[in-house]
Amino acid sequence: MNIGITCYPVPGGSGIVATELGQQLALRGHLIHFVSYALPFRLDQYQANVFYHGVDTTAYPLFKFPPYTLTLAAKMAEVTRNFDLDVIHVHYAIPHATCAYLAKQILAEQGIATPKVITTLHGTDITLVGADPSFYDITRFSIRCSDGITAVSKYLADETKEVFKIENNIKVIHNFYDEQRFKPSATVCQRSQFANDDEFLLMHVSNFRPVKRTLDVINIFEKVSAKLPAKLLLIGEGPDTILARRQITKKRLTDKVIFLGNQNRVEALLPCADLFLLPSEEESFGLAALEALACGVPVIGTSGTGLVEVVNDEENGYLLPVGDTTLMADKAIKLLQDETKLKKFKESASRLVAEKFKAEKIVTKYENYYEEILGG
Ligand code: GMT
Repeated sequence: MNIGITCYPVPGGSGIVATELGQQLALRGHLIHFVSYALPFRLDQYQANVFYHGVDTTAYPLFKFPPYTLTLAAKMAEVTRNFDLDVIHVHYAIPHATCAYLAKQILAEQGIATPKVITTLHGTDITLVGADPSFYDITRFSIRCSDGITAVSKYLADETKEVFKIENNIKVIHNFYDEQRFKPSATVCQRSQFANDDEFLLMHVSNFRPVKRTLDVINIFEKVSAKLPAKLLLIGEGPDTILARRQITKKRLTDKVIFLGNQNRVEALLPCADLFLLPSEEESFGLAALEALACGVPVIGTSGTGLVEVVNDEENGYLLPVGDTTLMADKAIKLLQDETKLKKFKESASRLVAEKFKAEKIVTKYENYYEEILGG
């Protein structure tokens, strides 16, 4: 198939899923055309069957806001015309689903065969941004006009139906990981760079948006490190990075916390960790948690979110109420102190996710879904 993929090229779950899906599909012989304003994060090496089409925005004195949405729609139409796309697969509804709809209208008006538009909903496009009154109608319209809709968890599919009152079928296709890269192996990372042998290493990876509750990560770590020798490795950056740094200084934790900023190859760092913290307010799935588990690292996350589809509570992690950092720290301390239990949790971490979320299995689901939508 000739497949167009549009995503946000910056670090974030939706862009990572889109990029890795494209790479996996290219390995299967499909021709993949990424259309975005920059080369997607993690698309850092040349790969056969993968092409990139950059979208420009034109500055003009009348434009207070550069109309990226329009140039993206025009580029989607152009790439479809030039490369005969069968499918345009957009990741994150806003504004990508709207642009794909517009691209189809342009092509139809030109008498050119239109591609099928598949929209994958990732999370905050539904739970935060899309539900905002200023975006609600256009988001609902664009989702409903897609030829196919997927959501990264049942939690998100249910949320979409409830928030947007739509009856369209939403196919649940979970996030996935590449088992060649994400695996538990103490040898891939140099743990001694971050912690001594007698210290526990806790880790958090995110784009430091308020929804990730990074300050909770620091509160949990403060309680853990008061009881046990421990270090905290923070990976990623975003709006709450400054707040997090301030909090760390205020709590006098500076020599116990290491900030690495954005990292392309988290699989080289995750296996060093003893515990992964993801105390998010909202999490439609939790790709960061999946990648940690795949590397054999138990997760402390939040209940009532899509993490329930990823973490097996009491088997490879704990899911606890949002904001209850005392309970989270308590569970973390007890787990880290119990060597047998920690070993068992680490073993179940990779074993349980391998049954459900390996790339091979999930990418086939997307392939089958494309065929179903094309056939229908
Ligand atoms: O919120 C983020 O951290 C990024 C966001 C995105 O859309 O880029 O991630 C969402 O998509 C991921 C991939 O499908 C999911 O695993 C994350 O759970 C989801 N984030 C939230 O729902 C907050």
